[in-house]
Parts: sequence; C-alpha cells; structure tokens
Amino acid sequence: MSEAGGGRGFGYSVPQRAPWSLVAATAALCLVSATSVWTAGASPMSREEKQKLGNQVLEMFDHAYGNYMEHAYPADELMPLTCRGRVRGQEPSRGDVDDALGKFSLTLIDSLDTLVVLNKTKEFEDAVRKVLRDVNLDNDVVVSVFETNIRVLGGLLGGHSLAIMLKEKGEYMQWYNDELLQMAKQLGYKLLPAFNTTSGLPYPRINLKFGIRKPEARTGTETDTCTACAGTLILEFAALSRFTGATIFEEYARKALDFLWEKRQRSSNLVGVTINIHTGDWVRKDSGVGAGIDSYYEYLLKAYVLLGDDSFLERFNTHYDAIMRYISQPPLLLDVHIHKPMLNARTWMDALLAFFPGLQVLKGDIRPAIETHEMLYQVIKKHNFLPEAFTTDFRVHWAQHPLRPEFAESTYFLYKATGDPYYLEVGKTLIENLNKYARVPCGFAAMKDVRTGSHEDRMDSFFLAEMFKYLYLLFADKEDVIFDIEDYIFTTEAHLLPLWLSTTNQRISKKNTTSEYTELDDSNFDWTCPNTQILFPNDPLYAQSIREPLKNVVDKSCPRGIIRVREESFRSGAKPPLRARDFMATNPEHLEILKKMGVSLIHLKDGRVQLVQHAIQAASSIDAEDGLRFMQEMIELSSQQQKEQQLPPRAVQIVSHPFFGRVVLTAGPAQFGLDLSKHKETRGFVASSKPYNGCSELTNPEAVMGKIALIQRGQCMFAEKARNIQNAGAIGGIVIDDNEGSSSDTAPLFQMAGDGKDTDDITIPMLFLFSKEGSIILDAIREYEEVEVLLSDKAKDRDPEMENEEQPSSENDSQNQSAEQIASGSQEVDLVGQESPEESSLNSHPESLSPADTDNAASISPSEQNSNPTENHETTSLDDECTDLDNQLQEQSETEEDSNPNVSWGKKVQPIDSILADWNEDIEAFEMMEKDEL
Ligand code: DMJ
Repeated sequence: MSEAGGGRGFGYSVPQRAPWSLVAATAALCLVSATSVWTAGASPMSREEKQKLGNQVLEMFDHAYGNYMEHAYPADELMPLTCRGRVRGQEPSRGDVDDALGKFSLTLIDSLDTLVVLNKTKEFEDAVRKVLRDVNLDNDVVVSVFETNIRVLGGLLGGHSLAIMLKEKGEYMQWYNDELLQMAKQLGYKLLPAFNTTSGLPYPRINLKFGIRKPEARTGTETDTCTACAGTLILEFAALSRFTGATIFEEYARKALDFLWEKRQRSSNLVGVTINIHTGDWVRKDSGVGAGIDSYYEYLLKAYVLLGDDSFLERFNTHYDAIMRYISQPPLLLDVHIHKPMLNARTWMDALLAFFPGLQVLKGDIRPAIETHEMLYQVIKKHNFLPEAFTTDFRVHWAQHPLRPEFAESTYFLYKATGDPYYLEVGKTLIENLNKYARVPCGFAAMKDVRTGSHEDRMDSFFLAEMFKYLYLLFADKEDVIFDIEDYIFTTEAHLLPLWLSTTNQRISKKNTTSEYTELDDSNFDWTCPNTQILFPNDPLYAQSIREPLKNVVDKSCPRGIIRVREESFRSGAKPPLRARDFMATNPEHLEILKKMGVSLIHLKDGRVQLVQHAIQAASSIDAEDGLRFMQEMIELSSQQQKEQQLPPRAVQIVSHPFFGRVVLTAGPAQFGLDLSKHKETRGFVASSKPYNGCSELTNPEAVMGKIALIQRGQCMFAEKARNIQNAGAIGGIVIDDNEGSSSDTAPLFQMAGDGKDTDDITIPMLFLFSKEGSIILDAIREYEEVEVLLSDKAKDRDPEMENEEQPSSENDSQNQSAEQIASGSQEVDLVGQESPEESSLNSHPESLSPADTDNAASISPSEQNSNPTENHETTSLDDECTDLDNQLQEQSETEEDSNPNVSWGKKVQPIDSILADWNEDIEAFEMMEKDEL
C-alpha cells in the first residue's frame, strides 16, 4: 500500500476505502504506460518510425479538419464527397443519426481538445475564438441529450480544461476567462429539463430552444431511452458541477445512475438495452457491452476514477462480474437475455463493443482484453475496417463503417498496458487503411460497405474527437505532448477532464445515492490494478502468448462450437428452449413446443409456412417469453437466408483525373447482364445516351460505342435500356435514378430485375445509382468532360499515379461474397408472408426493383429450413461439424486470398510534395464543384 502514492506503474494497489483524492489518482494509474517493461515479442519500433507515423496522423488530421473548416464550417459536419457542410433540414433526413446535429458547429467543438493533444496550440486558440464568436446554443432544433452531452458539453469542457492548463503555462490563452465553461453551463441548463421525469431518467431528446414541455418543442412524448443514453452523463455533469460549483448537474446525473442500478435484473446483475423512462420497465431485455449499453459501464468505472466514489466501483464490479460470467465468451462478446443470461440473444456482434478491451485495461483485466482485441483485429484485416456488425463466424452482418474510433481506443490502451510493439503495428495498419480506403480529396468518407469499399457522404465529428487523439497518442512519447496526459481522464468521446476535479467542490449531497451497497458481497472484488511488473518481466511474451492460439480464429472459426459450449450447460439441467435454427415443421415434438409457446403455424398455399405468436395463448409467461425469443430468432434467420440469396451491392469508382479512384459510389446490381462478382471489373469512359431514358434505339451510337452509357431510370424496363445501349456498342451501363434527391444514404439499395423473359442476350454489366450519386458523375462530366469509371464488385486501391498510367489488367476474379450478407438495420417483426425474391423480380411493373435489403419476416419455405451449411442440427458429432465448417471457411478464405482484388495500381513511390500538389488540385476541383452546387 505504501507505494500507492509513491510512483507510477501497474504494480500499485488501490487501498480499500481510500480518501477520494488518492483513489482517483491511483485508480488512474491503471492506464499508465508499461512500455518500459517490454523486452521481447514483436520487433520494437524505432523512435524514427514512431515519429513518422505520428507525423502522418498530424497530416491526416489537417486533411480532415482543414477541409471541414474550409468547406463546411460553421455547419455541424463535413460531407466529404460533395465537399460541403451538412446542415440539418437541408439534407434528406437520416433519422436518429441527425439528432447529433444541433446547428452548433459540432465538429469544431468536438475537435477542440484534439488540437491541443496534437500540439496545434495556435489553431486551438483560433478555434476557441471561433466557438465563442459563432456558436449559438439556442437553436430551435431537437437534439439527442446523449450526443449533445458527450460531444458538445464534453467538447466545451475538454476545451476549457486544456485552455486553463495552457493559460497557466503562461504562453497561450492568456486572454481566456472561462468563456467555454460559461457556454458549457448554459448548455447544461438547457439539458436539465430532460430530467423532468419521476424516474430521473432523462428524455432521449430535447429542443435546445423550447426544452421539452412546450408545444413548440416537438419532443417529450418519448417513453423509452437506451441505457447508455441515460447512464452516460456523470463525467460531464459532475465536471460541470465541480468546475462551476453548481451541484445540480452532478445530482441529476447521479440520480439517473441510481435508478438504472436499482432496475438492474437482480438475478443476473445485467441491464437491458432500452428502458421505459417513466415506469423503469425494461423495453429491450437483451444485454451486451455494445450499442445501447456500452458507455453506461464505461462511466461507472470512470466515475469512480474521476470522483473517487466507491459506490461506482462496486456497481461496476458487480456488472463486470456478470458480463464476464454471461456475455464474455472469449474472444467473443455475445448479447444475452437479462432474465435468461445463459441464452444468447444474437448471433452477431456490433462494432461499438470494440471499446470494451480498452475498458478492461482500465479495470485491469488484461487477458480477455488481448483476446477480444485480437479477434477484432482479424475481422479488420479481413474487411479493412470493422463492419458495424459481424456474425459469430465473422461474416459481415451490417456492412457500413462510419470511421468509428473504438478499436483505435482499445489499441492505444493495450499498448499502454503491455508496451507490446505489436499494437504499434496494429495502429500502423489502421492508418494505412484509412488513407487507402477512406481518404477522399475533401476529407475522409465513411465506408458505406466495407466489402465494396464504397463511400458514404459523411465524416462524423467523433472521427476528429477520438480517432486522431488515440492514434497520435499511440505513437507519441511523453515529450510529444505538451502536457501530462496522465493527469486527465478520457470521456467516452475522448474529451479530457482533469483528475484534480476529484477534490474540488465535493459538496454533492449523497441523499440520492442508495445505501444498499453494503448488502453486496464484495469480498471477491478486485480493488487492485494488475501488476505488470510481475506479468511482463517474468513472461515478456505474455500478450503474444495470449494472442497466439487466436491467430486464425477468424479464418478457421468453428462458431457453432463456441455457442454449443454454452448449450452444454443445459445438458445437466433443464431442457434448453427450442432454437429457431433447429426447428423442423415436420417434427411433432417441435410443434408441441411451439403450441406451448403460443406460436401457431400456418401452411401457405405456395408451400411456405408462416409463424404467428399470440403470447396470451402460451402455457405460461416463461413459455410466452421463450416464444418471443424464438420468433425473433426465426425472423433473423429468415432474413439472413433471404439476404444470402440476393446479390451484394456493387461499386462505381471514378478513376480519371482528379479523382483517381478516390471517390467510390454505392451501386445496385442487376439480375441480368455480366455478373461483376464473377468477372473482372469493367472500365471505360462514360457517355450519356440519347434518348437519355434509353427506351428506344440510340440516336448517338458513335458517342456511346466502347463506353459506359449513362441512362435515366424510367419509362421502360431496365432490360430494354440495357439492350438498346448494348446494340449501340456500349460496354456497360449505369442507370441513374430519376427521383431527384434520392440517395443510397437514405434509401435502401435495390437490384434491377429483369423483364420476366430470358435476359441471356444481355452480356454487358449494368449498375444502378441513386440520383445523388449519379449527379456526382454528371457534374464531373460537366467539369472535366472525359470521365472514366470502373464498375466492379469492390473498389480497387486508388493511387495518384493512376494519372497517365495504363490500367494494369487485373487477372483477379472478384471476391466471391455469396456467403456474406447484405447490410441490414431492419428489425421489423412482420410475420406476414412476403414475396420471394423470384416473385419480386417477375412482377409486372414496367420497371421492377427488388430490394436488396428486404424486411425481416418469419415466413420460410420448408426447403429453406436449415439450409445454412454451417448449421448441422441435432448432430451428435461436434467434431464432424467443425471439420466441415473449417473446410468451408478455409476454402472461402483461400478463394478470397487468391482473388484479392486489392492490387495496387501504381508501384512507384510518389514524393510527398507531389502527393500534396495532387491533393491541392483535388481540393480546388472540389471547390469548383461546390460552386456549381453539386
Ligand atoms: C462516440 O460518439 C462515442 O464513443 C460513443 O460513446 C459511442 N460511439 C461513438 C463513436 O463510435
């Protein structure tokens, strides 16, 4: 114990019930770098290389921030493809995502403390002046309380924390007089009406100008919120209270946390994903560590670190114990039901859980952190980025990736904990992938589909708030940062709050905190950080030895095996409930179970069966709950099967000057013509067809001959358009939507169906673009006349050397993605029979689009049952099952390797000056396009 205050490192115990200040300081020591203890394993990275990578991060930040400031500010976010600001109300609504945008220059505020971490003090000073001069917090706009708290309140407080630090140093910010803090306080008061519920849980949304109650507010009727939304306030609110002395903020945040703690499921000690803010009933009873819950756990542990209040650590430890007991199946983290925690609620994981290894480092549980991180890294190596969701057998479930920072965050914390240079190499890969696949002339664009490499026109503010901080700090030595980072704690948005707040203004009344902690048996609680002095010097290959057995976990997974281990536990006791994947409509025992669960089975005329559940018809409430879970599983399974039968999206990549492959548009495939997933890509200059709708013989065949014809959607069948342009000599076609403003950002992607007749005569590839994506090509033609594109199943590496270079013939067949699913965010419980994909494609509309992303349904045809080759129901031989699966996955992985289309187009190394000149040219080009109101 005596060492506790005496030095830094992992070898120090946190004394039980220590005074707050000491607890805060020593708990924070869990994060202190162990770099000095590394002695073997991956090759160490030289100081020069680390500096080079650090400089690369700085350059990337400049590219992102510079483009935001130049082309988007004062808008909330940059739209990096169209190179302009995203102003809410002026763009098609994206639903909940837009609730982060409050017309308060979100990206600027979220970037404030990043500027200081990255040593851009002068720019920070300018940015603070701009915030004070331009930002208005009184807009008539409905925003998310959670997002506004973590990004804006957190951003202002992080900015204030570093502003006063700089002022004290005596060089910069000498004029600063707590103005950011005053703004933070103003915003804090604006958020308080959200807490006006009997439970103390905040409403999810608030109108910045009108609050909740007034009719003009357009909010306040919501009944549910997510657990993370209500439980991720304490750091910012307590900091605001302690900086200002106004205790109300900390009190409100504590009350919300107290309520969530009260409502935890008492036997499992887990919390659900969504909760009713009035009754406190769990609305969604599934529980994991990712979306909807993630930062609730994070804030319990960090509240203990920042505030030194033991009750937060006790709560965290109780939940952590439950997480490790039920959710953690190393290296996986799988959602379960709070009432039946031995039952998995899903067969996929979401990308947000990638923060968890970082939190485990803070908690001091290094081994599972290393394991999960390694698994995630392998998924990234397979897809270049972490898809928003991926299955337990590591296939893509939701294909987008909005440049989330969680994995970089965990990489940074693991490096700090282990000092293993392996994590520097991981960071290097992240940097390379960002530059290779997400960098566009006007910033960095989110990935719309990690499989095709297509982009989305968004660059979220968290990319600047978090990604660049963690990547920069990963490669930074102490002297590369102008202040001591270990004096601060990172909020969930990576904003920095000083640890000295633990001893400031501690006047918070404890009346709201529960007194029941004493009931808990905390004798097993871990009050100490792991002692890396013991862990690493004795076994310098510690981290590597944990990673080693997992090194092929993604390519050679036996996912069912992992899940079955859990099911084994039922063998000794009660019979496990019927799982959707095992269900057979011909099995009388299964039909009996269905009946008990209140599920009826209807045989449709076309041979499909439809399942309908009436909970009141179930034998008991437990059976009813089982029935509900069964139905959810069936919907998911059915949707997965439908998706697997459909074609994945395609990519249109603009490869000519000044794009050089950096702009990738998401395109819908056709159910006829050349299949781009089986043949090499098609490349050519584009030309508009005449007539533009392509519904009759072309009058300009000389213009489209040997080119990719652009045709407008409408007035005749897609197949007819294809035949007309093919007869005119076109080598491919792009159909552009005639619905003005449509975009793949807001509309589900479609496949172009045939005309119900034989379409074998169509041999050219055909792709579909929504109007917004199509107009990017049309505007490029206006600007540059000669526009060359590549039609493919997956974007190819871009390289500035493309200019004047022949296209190297890619011998690579495209990646076979048939086993992968198309992104879907839909969770509809629609049990009414749906058209099968075949039926959709044969309907009699003049143009039929069959959705590539259909709603979920629980209608299945008997022949579809158990059609998933990875499912081998009722098998007695787990080994056989694993072997089959291993072979399949091995084959798949070999195919992918053989056919990896990511061949670099340019081999020469381009000098940095020339690259920068190219970028400048690109930026100018985009400025011009912006003027043309692209
Ligand atoms: C960030 O805004 C925060 O990290 C939040 O807690 C959840 N994730 C996003 C970025 O992915």
